[in-house]
Amino acid sequence: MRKRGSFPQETACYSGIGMGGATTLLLERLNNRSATVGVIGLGYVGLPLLVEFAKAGFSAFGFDVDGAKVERIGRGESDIPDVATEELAAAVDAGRLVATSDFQKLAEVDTVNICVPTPLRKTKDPDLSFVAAATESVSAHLHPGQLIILESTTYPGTTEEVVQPLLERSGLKVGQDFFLAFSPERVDPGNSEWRTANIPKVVGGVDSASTEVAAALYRQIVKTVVPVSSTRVAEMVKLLENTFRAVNIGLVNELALMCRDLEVNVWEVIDAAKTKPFGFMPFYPGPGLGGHCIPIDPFYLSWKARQNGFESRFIELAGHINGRMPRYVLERVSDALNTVGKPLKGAAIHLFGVAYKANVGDVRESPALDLSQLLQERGAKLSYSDPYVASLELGQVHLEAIEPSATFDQEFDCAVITTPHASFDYDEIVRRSPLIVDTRNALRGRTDLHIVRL
Ligand code: SAJ
Repeated sequence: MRKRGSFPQETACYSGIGMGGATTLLLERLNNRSATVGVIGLGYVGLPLLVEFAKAGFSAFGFDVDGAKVERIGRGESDIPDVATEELAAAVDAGRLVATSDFQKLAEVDTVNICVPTPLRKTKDPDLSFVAAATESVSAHLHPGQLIILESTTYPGTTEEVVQPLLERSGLKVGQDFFLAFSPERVDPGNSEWRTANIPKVVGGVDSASTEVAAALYRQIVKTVVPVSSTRVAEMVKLLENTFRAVNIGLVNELALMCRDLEVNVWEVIDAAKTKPFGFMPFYPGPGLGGHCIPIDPFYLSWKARQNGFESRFIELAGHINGRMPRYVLERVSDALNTVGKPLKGAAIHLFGVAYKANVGDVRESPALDLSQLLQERGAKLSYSDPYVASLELGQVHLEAIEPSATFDQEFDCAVITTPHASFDYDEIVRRSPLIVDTRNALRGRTDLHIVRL
């Protein structure tokens, strides 16, 4: 009878067979899916990954420090919108997926994917405390033949300079006793087209055997695996991807400021430029840069570059421009109110959308929060609608979302479209708002005089 919270098969014994033997044995267990896999961190990256492993037939242990989350997952309840509860429940009921906060069970797994947050400290320095804590748990139960893969977005060198030494405190040595690799997570929350199983997976090991076994693990669940020559290359790939976005968003935000002075419609310019069938990719101005990736990841890269005496000016400049956009939107709101003879102080401002991007409920680093803070500081009275965000804490102020049906029961002087959720009724917003500052071109094509665009 299987003990609750464990799997029937015995943990493989990799001792005394050398790295070549361990590679062969692990490859066999991965390819015939008899391996037991582990994922640490059951958030928007780790939980989809865990479910994919279970669906592929592996026995899959999910590890998380959040006991309530572990309990929910153990009941087959998903708290991640991209993971269908039915799928999770099926994996749990089939005895293929076990969630636990008992990190001792790491001794029972052949592979471990570390999918924990890598935020920035207030000083804009990398915060690797979650990675270190997870790695220390792995190190305490590390056994010969285990494959450890870091997925958390981080600067080039983290795997070899931070993770490897912590793992080798166990007395085991990478390349001799265990495998170690890095593979950037590329999950795009809310994207129904690109999901864990069909997003190409880049992977780089500390040595070729680590790359080989890590690629073999991912090939069981991902359509396209892209092996690269080292962990540093794999770490840098993700930072290039997201720095590319941050810098290009900074470029179009600066263009928006230029176009205003030149009296050119920046949205029309971008729409026309994107007709170029090659060599161009559209980005759009907005109220600022939100989310837990794009505003954060580039500063992991610039921090590391600075450690090597290199000043990454593009990243810093983009951060400055993107960081100034909430203040620019404030100026546009103030100017718009002036055109109708109203001061910002005491004006009632209603925000449409506070999440960091359309059709999600995540407010982390959302520019709408910065804008709200600025508006409050100038004495504006704030309200908001957002179908995904029920309430907001703005400093000492608690705001509840106004139901869409009740939005126009209240009087307000100016609406600001901060997040262009698809579910908003834009015809009604245009019809019933006295003044609108549209920061996302959500009202594209409308020429009503009471609409002001970035
Ligand atoms: N933004 C603009 N203008 C743009 C694009 C985005 O102002 O042209 C703003 C958004 O409103 C948001 C922020 O930038 O506030 C970030 O937007 P994002 O579209 O980059 O979305 P994220 O933060 O969810 O980024 C994720 C990233 N995925 C991973 O890191 C695995 C990113 O690499 C993806 O490209 C992005 O999703 C995506 O394409 O949706």
